[in-house]
Amino acid sequence: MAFYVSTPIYYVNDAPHLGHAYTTVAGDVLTRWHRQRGESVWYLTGTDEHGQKIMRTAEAHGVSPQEWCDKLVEEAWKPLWKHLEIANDDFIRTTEPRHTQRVQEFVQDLYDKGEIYKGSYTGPYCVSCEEYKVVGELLEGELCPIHKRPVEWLEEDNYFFKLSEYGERLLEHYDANPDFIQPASARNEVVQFVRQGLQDLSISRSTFDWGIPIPWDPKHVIYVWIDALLNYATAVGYGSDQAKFDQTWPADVHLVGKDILRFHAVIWPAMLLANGLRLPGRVFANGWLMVGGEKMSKSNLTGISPRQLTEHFGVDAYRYYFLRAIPFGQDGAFSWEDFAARYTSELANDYGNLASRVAAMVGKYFDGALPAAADAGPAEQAIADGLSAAVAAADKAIGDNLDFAGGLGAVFDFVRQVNGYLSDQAPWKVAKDESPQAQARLATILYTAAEALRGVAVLLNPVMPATSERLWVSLGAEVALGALADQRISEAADWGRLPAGVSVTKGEVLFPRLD
Ligand code: ME8
Repeated sequence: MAFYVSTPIYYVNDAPHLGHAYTTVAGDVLTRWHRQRGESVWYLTGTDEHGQKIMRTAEAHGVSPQEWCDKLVEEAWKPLWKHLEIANDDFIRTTEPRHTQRVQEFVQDLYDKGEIYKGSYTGPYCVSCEEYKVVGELLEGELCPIHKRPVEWLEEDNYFFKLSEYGERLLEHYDANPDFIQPASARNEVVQFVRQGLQDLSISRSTFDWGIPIPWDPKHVIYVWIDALLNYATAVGYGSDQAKFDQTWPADVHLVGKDILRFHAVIWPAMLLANGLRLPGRVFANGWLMVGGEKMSKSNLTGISPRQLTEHFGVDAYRYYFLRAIPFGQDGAFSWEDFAARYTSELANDYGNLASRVAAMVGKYFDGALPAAADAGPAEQAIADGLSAAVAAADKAIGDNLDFAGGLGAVFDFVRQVNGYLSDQAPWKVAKDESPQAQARLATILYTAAEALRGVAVLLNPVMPATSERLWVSLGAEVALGALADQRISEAADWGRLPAGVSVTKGEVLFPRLD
């Protein structure tokens, strides 16, 4: 069975900003981590291309919605994920026939089972959310609480899904599966919401046509959220490739921003229950990146492009920063100052300098051939133990709990431990003594530091793959141990894997000084 992780499929009304990249990078780190555990993994992302929001954007630009989507996907979204080293296994677009046909079949099935009926609805609608709002939640009686923009009053004949009949079963599922919704704050919010009672859900629109037609009544298109949620099934072979579906379904983790939690934790599981499909393992809601106290968003024109930051800090530091600085699940603010401070102290000084000092000393004192640890003692044992502890802590935090900040914290505590070890042992002083005892000590210290770095390269590979690769090559590990991607997390703590005698070279600086 594959460990299957999804991101939301993003609206292509505009180019991606830091918020979208935040979720996508998190999923990439999680899936790279599981690949490096040796598991089979499926990482899915994609784009949500139907609905009024996209249609209006395309109209405003004087092109058809399909042209607009094609352009944005090819020129903005896919290139950004490539730039950020996102290793997704598939990219689904909701305008692809592999999706649209299966969505129609799914909805037809629900209709045939009596889960869908015709009715009419009036209510305030937010086009930015693509969601009917409840009157009580509007700000000043007319603004969407998320987008702070006026809602529109819609009145139309719609098809409805009998969502109201699923409340009890959903609550039972949340009860029996305490980890189904994470973090706990998100779970509590959903449980409270469902306890208040669910209303049936309007699942069709008849006032515009940019969507997938309702198969039995093509004057209506399927509500964009029903269409969108089904991507998680259509992309892995639902209704088309049973073998692949069996291999992959259900998702282990749906990563979503907290703004779209209810769709994923209430509507989506109800749709699956209605059609007899298994429910996902976990829905994890990440917090918002904030700007001036508000959610960063395209509609509020506060979106910052990730490239503005990667140009300055590099891609690896970018991947690291947001996951390290903001506890996953909580809101966080971005600031250039904080990013620059962490870059300099954690990445350039603690990590980068350690790697370059060790390589330089092996070069200077041993002509670049890694010496054996001739007289390892308690100080070296403490480093080996520190690595074991870091591996165990990071594996649990990142691999199991999606606690990226905690896991990275554990790895960087170990990096600082190794720095402390070098300061205490002061190999540059030991080197001045040419006695065999002193030379054996020097060899031991440098072996220990290099071997510690081997472990760090493996642990940081899912987060900062290009930097880990450079370190891996500089340690001579590529030649001795093979590709970094094939190193298992569990082996990272096997002390002594890096054989003495490998050729250590001083590669490029891992994190150059900022301008
Ligand atoms: O909602 N902070 O698409 P979307 C953190 N198409 N994450 C943020 C963020 C911010 N400021 N802004 C956006 C949709 N995100 C639907 C999803 S899924 C079946 C359909 C991230 O383009 C976060 O993951 O509005 C959020 O859920 C997602 O982008 C919304 O992207």
